[in-house]
Formats: sequence, structure tokens, C-alpha cells
Amino acid sequence: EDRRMKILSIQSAVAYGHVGNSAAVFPLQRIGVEVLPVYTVNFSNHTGYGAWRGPMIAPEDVRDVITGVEERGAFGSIDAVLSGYQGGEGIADVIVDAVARVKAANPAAIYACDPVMGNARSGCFVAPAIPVLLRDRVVPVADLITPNQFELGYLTGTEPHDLASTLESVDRARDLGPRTVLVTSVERPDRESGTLEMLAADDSGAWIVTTPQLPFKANGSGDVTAALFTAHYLATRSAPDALARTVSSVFGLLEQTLASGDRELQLVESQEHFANPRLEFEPRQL
Ligand code: PXL
Repeated sequence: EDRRMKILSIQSAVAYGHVGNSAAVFPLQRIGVEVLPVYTVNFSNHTGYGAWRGPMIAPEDVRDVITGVEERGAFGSIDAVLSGYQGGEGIADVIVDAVARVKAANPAAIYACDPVMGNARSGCFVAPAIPVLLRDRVVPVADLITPNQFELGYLTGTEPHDLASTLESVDRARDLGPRTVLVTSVERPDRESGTLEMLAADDSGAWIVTTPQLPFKANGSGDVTAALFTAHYLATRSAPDALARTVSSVFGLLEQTLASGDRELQLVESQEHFANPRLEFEPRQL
């Protein structure tokens, strides 16, 4: 029997470029994960371009695809449900229901929620109802969440702005339900200039890791980050190990993308960074 890790990944699809499942699927496959992608939208391109075409998928259609997967008998061997960009307001309930059904079939399965809302620079870039749904219905049933600092603040009704307040907000987030939290951007005034930091916390403690900040922002890098952290955390159950692997892979991906001059993530060119991360950045325990 195939015992490769299986992840049911409920996210967007884009034809041009790489966000959502169109960013997450290949890196997961490259590290040996069997991915079951379910699409929440089928867009031409990500919304960062300001114009795009194609449909949001109706919640009943998303539910139907998931039910069809269930009818193949697949739920008992799913190790994680992963969700990201939701598109319409009806998707939250579909995700929550899918998580309950997967967990009924495999009590060891985890639910990893990337609470995609926006970021400090752009503000909220999803429909206004989505952050409320994430906070009140979705995050409470998640085992692992991967907010940026902006999303962490919204979920917890706090304003994390330095290391102490970010750790405080992470504790508040863990009070909501998820035992494991990856903060994908810790912006503290006293960090070394030209650096970025990520922080991971679980029942064993909290760790932070620092990387150089590259002079651009690539859409979809958060989706790759959430996917890789979920897979590595499942495999190791170690927040610092998963953090070290994830930042190394994503930094390699962003370096490769910057060097290419292309706006879109260079996923195939970066495959070695997924398969064999250099582990050049060491998490420090807090
Ligand atoms: O990276 C998050 C994301 C996912 N899906 C779609 C998006 C974005 C961000 O722009 O537009 C369709």
C-alpha cells in the first residue's frame, strides 16, 4: 500500500502564474506528498494583477468534488486538510464540513488553515465576510494556522508590533484552538535591517528564524510556505525542523525568482530547494 503522505488541498487554481494550489501542488509533490487538489476558484491569474477572468467555484460544486473524493474511500488515508484562498463566502462551511468528515475517517488527520486575508501593506484583499468567517468558524477547528502578522492581529483582536506582542498574540491564537502557529512575517522594529523573520510555536515552545529580505514580493510565496510547513510539520512533528526546512526552501525559491526577472514564482527551477533545502538559516528558541 502507498504510505506517502496525502494532503487534501482546498485552494485556488490559476492558469497563468502560481498562487493557491497552482503554487502549492508542485512543491508538495516534489517532496513526495500525494496531493488531492480541490479548487475554490478557476481564475486566469492572481488578483494582484488588478484584472482577472474566470469563475469562483460555487460552494455546492466544491462540496460535490470533495464528496466524490470521499466516495473513492480516500478519506481514511488523508493525513491533512490544507486550505488557503477561499474565493466566495460559502466555501468556509464546505471546508469545515470536509475537515469533520476527514477526521471522522482518520482521527489522526490534521487541519492546516492558511487564513488568507491580506497583509500590512495592501490591507484586506478578500471579500469582507471572509476574515469574520475565518476568525469565528474556521480557525477554531484548525490544528495549525499560518497567518502573517496582519492576519494574526485580526484573528486575535490584537496589534502585534514587536516580538513580545507577537508572542502574546500567538498565545491568544492558540487559545482559539490551533496548537501550532506559524507567523510568516514578524515585523519588529528592532530586527536587523534588511532581514525578514518567521516564527513558529507549538506545545514545545517558540522559535524564530531570520533570513535576508529580498527586494520584491512574489504572490504565492505565502501559499508555498503554508504547504511546505504543513508537510514538514506532519513528517517531523517538530516546529523548529519544519521552520528551518520551510524558510530554506522558500528563500531559495524567491532568490531563483528574483534572478529570473519574472514576476511569477519559478517553481520548477527551484525544485532542488524543495527536495534538499540547504538549511542555512537556524531557528533560535525564544
Ligand atoms: O496567494 C493568495 C492568493 C490565492 N489565490 C488567488 C489570489 C491570491 C493572492 O493574490 O489572487 C486567486
